[in-house]
Amino acid sequence: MYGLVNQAVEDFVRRGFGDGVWKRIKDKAGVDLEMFVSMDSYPDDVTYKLVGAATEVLGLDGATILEAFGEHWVLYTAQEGYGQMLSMFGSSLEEFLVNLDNLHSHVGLTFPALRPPSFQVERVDSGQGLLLHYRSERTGLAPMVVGLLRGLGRRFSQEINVLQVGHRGVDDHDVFRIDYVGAGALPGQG
Ligand code: 1MF
Repeated sequence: MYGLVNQAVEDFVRRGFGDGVWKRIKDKAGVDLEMFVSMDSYPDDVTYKLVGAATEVLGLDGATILEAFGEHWVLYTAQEGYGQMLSMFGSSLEEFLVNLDNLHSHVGLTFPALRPPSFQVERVDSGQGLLLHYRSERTGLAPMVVGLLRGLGRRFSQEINVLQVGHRGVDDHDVFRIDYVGAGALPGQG
């Protein structure tokens, strides 16, 4: 994955747990790079090893870390020069999700090593909720998608509940149910 992802992992750990913890995680992962270059493409293995080492050092399970990291990714990219790009692809949660494949196509035009996942949105219960279908070349990242959705909820001030309702391996692909909560619910539910 592009170095931007590993930079976001580093930022997440250092802000949350400090520089010393980051050094221990990097050591345990066997990553002896001094820093990541955002535009360089790294083997996925680097990211998976960092997450694996973080589970040991932090004593948290992988799903918990991936979820927290997904939430951080939305904030991090907005701060690291991608805020304008994110704004171009939607001003509400639903609009952004509908446009997410377009966002990845846009990034992929400039950075051809991108291997983007694909997201498909389905409105259910006359607009009270959404089903999000997630397909990826990569495995094991479904918890990160839960976090990404929570981060987007915060970005758009939309209170949501997220539940994974379909599981790759059991089902054809991962599916997430998103429910709007309270006064922030979208119009259209009657
Ligand atoms: O293949 C890749 O390198 C890759 C990197 C990041 C593929 C996808 C992504 C983004 N994606 C990460 C989870 C991937 C899970 C999977 O592969 O199954 C998160 C997608 C996403 C979901 C919900 C909300 C927001 C999301 O991301 C927004 C986004 C997506 C891509 C970028 C930034 C924000 C991006 C921008 C520049 C990139 C790479 C990704 O490359 C750079 C970086 C710096 C300088 C030049 C190029």
